[in-house]
Amino acid sequence: MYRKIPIIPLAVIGVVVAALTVGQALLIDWLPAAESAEAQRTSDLLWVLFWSSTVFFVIVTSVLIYSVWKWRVKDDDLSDGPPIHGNTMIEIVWTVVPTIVLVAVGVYGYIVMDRNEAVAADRLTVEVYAQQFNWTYGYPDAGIETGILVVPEDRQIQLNLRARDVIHDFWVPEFGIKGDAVPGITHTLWITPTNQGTFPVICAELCGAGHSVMRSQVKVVSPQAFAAWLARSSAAVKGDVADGTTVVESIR
Ligand SMILES: [Cu+2]
Repeated sequence: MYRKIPIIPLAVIGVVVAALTVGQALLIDWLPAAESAEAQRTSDLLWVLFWSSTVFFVIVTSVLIYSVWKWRVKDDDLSDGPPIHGNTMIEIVWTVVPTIVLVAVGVYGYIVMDRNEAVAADRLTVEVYAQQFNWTYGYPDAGIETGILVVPEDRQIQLNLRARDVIHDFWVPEFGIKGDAVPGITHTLWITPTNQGTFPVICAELCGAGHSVMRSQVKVVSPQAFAAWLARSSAAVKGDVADGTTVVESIR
């Protein structure tokens, strides 16, 4: 009753669909470079999800395109199609395989989330204050506030996000993580920068007329440079008017 599987036409369609799908995945630069351990884990997960989805997308779409082309009825054919009972084996396969795949990616996703939110004992805590339309960063131990976020590489940073007026959203694309700053609530993000450099801090929540210019920078520096900067800034303010930004801008 079941005809042989039309391997050749399905393979031709499959190659075309796969080329289009893989082409748009590889030719477009979808993600910024991962500059934190969390971003690396998240993008690895994303690409595992993408490539496993691609396999099933190509199979399903190829069969669909072939079926539409092969069994299309004539325009004036209004008769019922032949009664088909089904195929128990196929139904078992397309239930069991997706179940296994979904459980596997679910477990992988849980592991990534769990590791990204594991709090390190030696983490550095920085207070992040969002307000229309700028960012301020507080280092409670050093007693300074700055307009640029300075952090050491290879050490976990705990960012306590707060808003002084309306809802904002702290986002560094290269760090792969963002979080809302909500009035009256403190949200926490953990980020472990893996490379030195300067990256943009962007407000990702429409917060008023100046939202599009609500930007600042994060500078990731060596642990030695960070310690020196912190000591210098702390000495400069000495409990007086915080002018850490000037000192921050002098950091290489
Ligand atoms: Cu905003």
